[in-house]
Amino acid sequence: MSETYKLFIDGKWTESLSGKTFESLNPATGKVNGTVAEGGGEDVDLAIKAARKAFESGPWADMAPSDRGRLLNKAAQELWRKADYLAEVESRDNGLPINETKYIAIPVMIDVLEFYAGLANKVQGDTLASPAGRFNYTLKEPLGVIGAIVPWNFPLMLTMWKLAPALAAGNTIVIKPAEQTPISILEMVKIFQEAGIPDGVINVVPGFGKDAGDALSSHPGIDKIAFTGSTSTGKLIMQAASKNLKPVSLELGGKAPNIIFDDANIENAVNGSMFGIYFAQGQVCASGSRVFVQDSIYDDFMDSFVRKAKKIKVGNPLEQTTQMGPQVSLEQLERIEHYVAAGLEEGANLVIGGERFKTENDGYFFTPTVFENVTNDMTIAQEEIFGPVLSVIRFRDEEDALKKANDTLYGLTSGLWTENLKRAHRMVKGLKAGTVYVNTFSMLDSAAPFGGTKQSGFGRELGIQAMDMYTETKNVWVDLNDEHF
Ligand code: TXE
Repeated sequence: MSETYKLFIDGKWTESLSGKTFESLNPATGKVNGTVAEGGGEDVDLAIKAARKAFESGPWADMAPSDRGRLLNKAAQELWRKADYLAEVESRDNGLPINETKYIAIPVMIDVLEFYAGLANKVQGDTLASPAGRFNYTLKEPLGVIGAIVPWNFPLMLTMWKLAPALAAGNTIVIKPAEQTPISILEMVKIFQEAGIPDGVINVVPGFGKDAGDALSSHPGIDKIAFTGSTSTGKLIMQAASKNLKPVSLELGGKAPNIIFDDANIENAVNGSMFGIYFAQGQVCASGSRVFVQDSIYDDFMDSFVRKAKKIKVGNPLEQTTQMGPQVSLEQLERIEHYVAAGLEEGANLVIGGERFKTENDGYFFTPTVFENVTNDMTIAQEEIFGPVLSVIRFRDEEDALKKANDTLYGLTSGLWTENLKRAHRMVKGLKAGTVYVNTFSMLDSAAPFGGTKQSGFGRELGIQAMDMYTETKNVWVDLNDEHF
């Protein structure tokens, strides 16, 4: 039975002012998962006003940083208690296999909250060198009201990457979930409310990008917008925020190179590359969607990779043995098909997959897919597919690998496999990306800053660095002399 969800504004569950609702579908079945109030510009406006009030005059504003951290830790404990439930809600909402929500997405998300809860009372400015009679220092202050627009691939985790540092620094927030996956985020804020986070500190306005999303990013009442999503939408958000000159942080698409040298441990490289492309059905901005294989080991690598990829179990995301669930929506499924057609048309060789995976119900499943004989000028080598479609490209030597790997608009993550330490470090230096994985792929840690270069965006989420994105530096000059000038 599907449930009904409302907007969450100022600690209250409310209908949208327009009275409109939309259906959120379960991608494994195509059936309605929940009916959700559809927020528009007026609702966003109310949410921003509530967040402003909570920032300036609510208990949040005067709370000691340690108490803020304690409250966030309390919320984290509640989230741990309900972790299995949240994992299931998330899997129903966006189709991630239960093993990936239960053992990766949800634990990582709560760890992030605990990491920033611990930083709440460690925000500190500097005492600066000053001449006698002067005292000069800096304060790190919260920005105010944060707008957060999040995507559907890891709704809870990517929301927490913004919510946790924003709140730890003393800000308040308005979250716009993706229209495909609002439910898990609404379930999560219930838990924050139960833990005692004051009204108005967290507000959630589900809705569509061109309405609620645009209203949030172009609103003069926010102090920053934090976005994860596509590069094209990132550009629109930056334009919208520029109307009021609001700062933005953008975590956008990727087309990560994953380079296998001939001295690599091939078995590890195969396993890591499989995880790199098929984790979360390939719906990962960090996904290693371009695998570069050195000529001399090409056949060995491909034999092993294809043999293993054929065995991947696609199916019901709620079953423990499932390794790949459905794509998030019919739109995404069709998008992947469009890219497969482009690959074939442009002359790449389809080794396995390339078609929908049939189940007894109408879910949006796709088969694990591998293309070889891919060249860098092909669409499938350049554009983010965001599905389980791997492009394999051959290379000769280090120089060739680096040139091909960096020949992309994106620069989020990258990976390489070699037993040669010097080569590894030469490559690390040469790769243009925010993250380089050496002999591993798609790793995450709350302490490790994550973000892109080039058209993968800017700003770093996670790590101590992220606190800088949610604080402003104020410089204070004090004259200690009795006589002035
Ligand atoms: O993304 P959008 P879509 C990439 C991936 C995928 C493609 C399209 O390649 O195939 O994007 O997915 C909100 N103003 N990524 O169309 O549009 C939208 O409501 C303000 C990579 O779903 O970027 C949602 O909340 N907001 C990625 C969020 O933006 C707007 C994750 C993301 O949607 C808006 C997701 C507007 N004008 C997709 N238009 C990653 N980096 O992980 C939309 N939105």
